[in-house]
Amino acid sequence: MPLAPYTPTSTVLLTGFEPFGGAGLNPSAEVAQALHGRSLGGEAVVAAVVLPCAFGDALQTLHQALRQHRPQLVLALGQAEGRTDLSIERVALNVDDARMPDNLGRQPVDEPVVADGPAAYFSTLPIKAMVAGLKAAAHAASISQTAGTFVCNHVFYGLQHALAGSGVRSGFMHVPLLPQQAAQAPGLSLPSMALAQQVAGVEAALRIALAWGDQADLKRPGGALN
Ligand code: PCA
Repeated sequence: MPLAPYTPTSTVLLTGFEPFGGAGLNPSAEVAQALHGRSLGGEAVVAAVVLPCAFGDALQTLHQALRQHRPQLVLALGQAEGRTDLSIERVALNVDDARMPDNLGRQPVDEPVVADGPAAYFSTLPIKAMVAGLKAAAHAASISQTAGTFVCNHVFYGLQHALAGSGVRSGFMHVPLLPQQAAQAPGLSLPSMALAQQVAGVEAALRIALAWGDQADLKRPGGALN
């Protein structure tokens, strides 16, 4: 259900997810809430919204937030176990294929996020400029070529679909586990990043994207061999 056209406000919408898979924490919600109300320079202020980790319901909450805030920029965040850095996602796929049930027990397999929607949407954030700017400021960041097929990709696709043609830049970033989460599985040596570092990195990413305006993205390598 595309929401365009609308006149954006100065709000920057930042979403995170509630914990899932039996975890007590989700860094994406912690980061979003830590940045709620943060001024990003000029008139831009962050509004944080925590989404349920559930197919369908997450998009309903997101759509409500888009209608309420009419943001000028949107970044959705999610937790990605195993990731070592701030991973800016390149592409959202029109498929739900859940390896485990979501928080409401739903487990769609090979279903479209949006019936008759395009196969994929690219992020409309300046993803290369964001990675370059983050690295220049000593934040660990990279482009990720897949956001998976669980609720994060579902929200990413629904976000891009809702804002298609609006001129409002939007996209998705996966963040690593927090150190206390990684410590709960000592045998697995899972990578993690401290909350303060995640918060600083996400704030920097938002500032870079805002400052970039509607210029074309940088063209520099950020791909993967496989
Ligand atoms: N990560 C999951 C869903 C919610 C979250 O934070 C994912 O990557 O799909």
